[in-house]
Amino acid sequence: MSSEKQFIPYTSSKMSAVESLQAATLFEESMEQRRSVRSFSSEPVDRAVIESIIRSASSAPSGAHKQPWTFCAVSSQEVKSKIRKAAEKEEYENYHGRMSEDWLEDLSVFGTDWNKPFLENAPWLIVIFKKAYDLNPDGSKAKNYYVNESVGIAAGFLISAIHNAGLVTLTHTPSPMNFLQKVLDRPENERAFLLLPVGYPAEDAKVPVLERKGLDDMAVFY
Ligand code: IYR
Repeated sequence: MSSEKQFIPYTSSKMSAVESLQAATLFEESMEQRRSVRSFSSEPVDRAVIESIIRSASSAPSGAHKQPWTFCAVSSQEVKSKIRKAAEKEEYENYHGRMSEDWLEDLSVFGTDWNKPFLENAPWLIVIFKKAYDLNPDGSKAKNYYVNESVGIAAGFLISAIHNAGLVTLTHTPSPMNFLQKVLDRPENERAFLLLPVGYPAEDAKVPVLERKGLDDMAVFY
């Protein structure tokens, strides 16, 4: 079965070389300010903002444009508490035996432990699910492609959109994450991919001193 191809002109305003450099530098400066923040203010964030950043994330490219993701946005205190409880149960095990000594040593500068108060304090949690396959209306399976790559790119778009809106987040990966499928009652084709608390930083929020690699250490030009 072949479907008719449909194309429309690509329209985006042309920049000069000078404008491109200016835009690139401004964006770089903004992205440079982004940090993973672990202390959140309880100040609410309008649902309209969350809807907008999710639409931005879903504008990401994906294999065969299948958009193999679901974004679950949680503001219910009851659901957040359930998530915190289940996540901390797993993290307790991680920090008490499941993580290697080397891993714990690598994390020591971040001051993380099994306690995850941000899962209740942040006004929103966004849980990204990847769709291993899609379900047709008749219940049959439809293939998705490059699912990890696609959802990873969408997560990057989401993080950038959150930062652009003056909010902060943190990529939290409780492991294993299958409790999220249960708590949020997701269908069997969806697997939890990433959990991001979203909100304003707490007034006394602190971030670790970090240096980012310079171009010489992470790029090669040919
Ligand atoms: N998921 C755990 C541990 C953790 C792992 C890495 I790699 C980090 O960069 C940070 C934390 C936790 O969230 O505490």
